[in-house]
Amino acid sequence: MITRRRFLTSAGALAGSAAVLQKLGSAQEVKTREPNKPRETTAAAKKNKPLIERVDPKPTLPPGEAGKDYTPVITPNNTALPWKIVDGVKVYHLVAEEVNHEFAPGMKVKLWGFNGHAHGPTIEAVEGDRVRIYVTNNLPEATSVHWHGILVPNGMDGVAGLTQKAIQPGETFRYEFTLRQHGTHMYHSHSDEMTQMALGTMGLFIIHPRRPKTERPDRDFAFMLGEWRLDTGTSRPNPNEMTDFNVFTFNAKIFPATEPMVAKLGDRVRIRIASVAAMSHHPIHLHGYQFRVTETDGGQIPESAQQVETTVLTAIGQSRTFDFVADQPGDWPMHCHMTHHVMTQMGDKFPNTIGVQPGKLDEKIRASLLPGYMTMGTNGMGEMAEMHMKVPRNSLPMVGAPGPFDVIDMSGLLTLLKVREGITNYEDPGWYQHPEGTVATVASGNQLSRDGINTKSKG
Ligand SMILES: [Cu+2]
Repeated sequence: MITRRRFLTSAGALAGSAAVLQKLGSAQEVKTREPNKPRETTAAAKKNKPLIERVDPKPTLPPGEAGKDYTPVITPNNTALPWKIVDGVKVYHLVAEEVNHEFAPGMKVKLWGFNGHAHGPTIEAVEGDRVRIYVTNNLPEATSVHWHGILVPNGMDGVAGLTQKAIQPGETFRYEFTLRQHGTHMYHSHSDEMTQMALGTMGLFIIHPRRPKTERPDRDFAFMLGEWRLDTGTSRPNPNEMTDFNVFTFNAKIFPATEPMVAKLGDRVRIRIASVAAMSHHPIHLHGYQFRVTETDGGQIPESAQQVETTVLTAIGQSRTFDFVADQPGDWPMHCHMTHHVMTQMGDKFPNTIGVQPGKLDEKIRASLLPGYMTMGTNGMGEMAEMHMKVPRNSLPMVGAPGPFDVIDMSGLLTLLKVREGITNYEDPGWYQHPEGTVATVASGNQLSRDGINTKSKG
């Protein structure tokens, strides 16, 4: 306990590193800013309280029960990892393996994940649970699993080479620890991360509070954000890509393959967003609602400090959770607000043809170079959604899916929240039927003249 505190104390840690640097003879090169200067000796620092109050040591409690201790989380397009109880311990088994996956119909890929899913199934438990997680490696190379954001003994941290031996192909390792916190967390491979994580070896790890400070949600949805480089016509994401990703996913699905979140009018809804993607931070925006950001990776935020938002930025390595009451019926989009993250492939290397008058260009190219050629995107990219254009094998049109009024010209990081009055189950209820007079429509001549609206350019 004392040793643990010593490492948690910033002053103690700084004093320790200064001593190491002195031994190395480079202490003069270190510029210590005044506010961070160690004020006490290491011995005195032992008395310092950790900056974050640790709940350690905390006893293992009887296994938390679904329904009694928590409302199970829903992972759209994925599932929960099953567990059994052995002598009061929740026992799970992850199998890292290659997985045949579909980002959306028409785009089949080979990923690396767990238990037949990519990303892996959601691990769900309750604060105070003792968990034992077996990890079998059926990948062609060594792996390990890191419990991202979870407070564990150092040797359970899952960093191949640093805190454990790598799990060789065919081997099964055992991880075991008591959950001393709650919150939305993750697990991911921590061995050849560039390859393994680019191919999907990650999942959600949700820990419910033993004694929640807020009301329990009726609907609790969890999403893992993903980004991939999938060159058109190929079926394996490219792990060598560093910056230029072209497929963006909620729980490894692209709209319209993303299962909608369905809620009854008046339900208390919780949405958890987590990411250990490679490169991009995602501002996730929900239409129709204001919500309270209720949790960070550190667990519940005191009510007085919760911010009311309509967009929540989830950085890489972070989770953000927000709550609201579903009091507005309708089909409400939830999407990343980085506009290139709601489209798929092809857009990134596309010439800018907006405003171009192709004239006889298409005819000439068709005759001499490419028989099927057509200049696209001259009036914007939305038209692509309607063209049913031919796309290379195993790829999708850049944007688009049929909607109730027209084509929805978004793709990628988009899903829907469907709030309905009077539904008796949470099956997809189809498109929202709007009450009469509540849909934006073309303005009539009478309306324009009544309100003195001149539609000629104001320029
Ligand atoms: Cu994004």
